[in-house]
Order: sequence, then structure tokens, then C-alpha cells
Amino acid sequence: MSEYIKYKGTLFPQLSTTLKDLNFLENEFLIRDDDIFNITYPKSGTTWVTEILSIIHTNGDPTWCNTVPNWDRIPWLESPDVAEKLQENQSQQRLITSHLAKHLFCKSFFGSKAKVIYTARNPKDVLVSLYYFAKMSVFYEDPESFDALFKQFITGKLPYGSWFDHVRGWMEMTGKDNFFFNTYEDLQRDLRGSVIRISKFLGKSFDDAVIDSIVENVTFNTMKKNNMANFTMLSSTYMDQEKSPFLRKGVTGDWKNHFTVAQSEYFDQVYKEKMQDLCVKFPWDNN
Ligand code: PPS
Repeated sequence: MSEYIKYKGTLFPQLSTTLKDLNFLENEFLIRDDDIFNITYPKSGTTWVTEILSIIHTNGDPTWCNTVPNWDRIPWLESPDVAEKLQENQSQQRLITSHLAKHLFCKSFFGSKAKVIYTARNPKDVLVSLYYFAKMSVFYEDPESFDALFKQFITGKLPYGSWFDHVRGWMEMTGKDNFFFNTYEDLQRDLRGSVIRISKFLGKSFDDAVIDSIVENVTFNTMKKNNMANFTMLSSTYMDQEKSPFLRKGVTGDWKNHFTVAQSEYFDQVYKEKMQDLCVKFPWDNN
């Protein structure tokens, strides 16, 4: 049975973190200028970007991706013992995943040169993906119904807080040299171009053959077959993939198969109220 803890008004899965750890991360964790962060609201493409960053890190060599579980390659900052291990690691460049909202993120990041790749996804698709994830994983409470989760999503009463606040918060970094904004929809539409752009942001340039190999290794089908990327290495007590696979559909627009017309209209209204003053066009704005 999942339980949540509350840190500064935001819920977190009790199994993932503690109030002491969250406080340590926010106030004491030391960022280094060469750190690279993969930051998302859950279900927005985190695992996909982990795979992309891993293979960019190895300059196209898939060995690391094929032999080490993704959570050991680019660990989640807010999970047990990770912060301590990262602090101890003095020799290697650190690649780190996080679902933290900007206002709860490590204070030492601001003012550093550490790089953030922030990935957002159509919130309606995030909600659908989350619905299946909440049913199959112990980190979320099993939703009573899609509608019950819909209401929690709208009010932000879910782990890692409100999608709207998360995206709005991180979008404040737009224009900064160390911030790269990416969307799940961009990755779907132009994976090759996205890989090239992310590589460039990280100061790397590859020839066509290397780019081809990177792209091949991060497709949905390749990742679904890779036990180091599909979470089948994780005990079924944490994720029961018989209920729903972690790499479920990997498409855009699945919300159309789940939202009623009334839910979609209400969502659009809330979205407009919460996001209208943001001067950014998202790929899902007209869908
Ligand atoms: S988590 O639990 O927050 O880390 O989840 P996250 O990785 O952010 O999101 C999981 C969704 O991303 C999809 N995914 C992909 N889609 C397309 N191509 C690739 N390579 C890929 N990798 C992960 C995954 O299938 C989940 O989306 P849904 O809609 O549930 O299929």
C-alpha cells in the first residue's frame, strides 16, 4: 500500500524519499558545474531521455545501456542513498535524473553552470500514462478510477505536485545557456534532430553513423527489448508489468482514447487559466 509524505506542501512517495533527504537535497547537496540533469514531471519522457543521455555520454557505444540498469546509469536524485553516493563520487562526471519542481530543487544549482535538459509532455498524455503507472507500481496509490486521478491531477494532489506548477517553474529557466527545453512530442516527431540538438547542447558533435546508432538504440522498440531500459530488472513488488508494461504504448494522443468530451473541455479550461500568461507555444497547444 503506497503512502505519501508531504514536503513544503508537495507530496512524494514515501518509498522513494524522506523529508530529511528532501531537505538535504534542497539545502545542502552540492552541484558541480559539469553535472548534467534530466528533469521531468513524471511520465513525460524521463526514461527516454535517460537512454539518450547515456548513449551520448558513451559517444554512441551501446555497451553501457545494454549492461547497466538505467537507474544506476543516471540515478534519481530523490531516491534512497543516491545523494550520498553522488556526493562521494569525486572522479566521474555525474548524470542525474530528478522529478523535483524548481522551487524545491537544490539551491546550489542556481548560479552554477550545471546543465538541465527539461522534458515536458502533453499533460493529457501524462495523465493517461500516469493512470497505468499508478496501477502497476507501488510508488503511487492505486487510483480508484480514471476520473479520480483526473481530479487529483487538476488539483496537483499527486507526488511531485502540480504538472502546471512544475512546467511553469522550470520554464522560468528559458533563455539560460545551461537550460535545454525539450518535449516528448519533439522526440516523437524528430528523434534524430532531437538527438543532434541535445548532443550539441552537451558540447558533442557526431558523424552520421554515430547519430544513426544512437537513434537506433533509443527507439521505443529497442528500449522495450532492453532489460536495462524496460525496468524488468526491478522486482515485481515495485512494478507489476503483468498489469501494465512500463514501456506501455509510447505514442502521442492516447488521451483521446481515455478522456470524455466533458473531461477534455474542463481540462482545456483549467489549462488555459493556469498557463495562458506563459509566452511559450507547446506542440500540444492546438491538439
Ligand atoms: S517515469 O516513471 O516518470 O520515469 O516515466 P517516464 O519515463 O517519464 O514516462 C514513461 C512514458 O514514456 C514512454 N517512453 C517512450 N515513448 C516513446 N519512445 C521511447 N523510446 C520511450 N521510452 C519511454 C513510456 O512508454 C511511457 O509512456 P506511455 O504513454 O505510458 O506508453
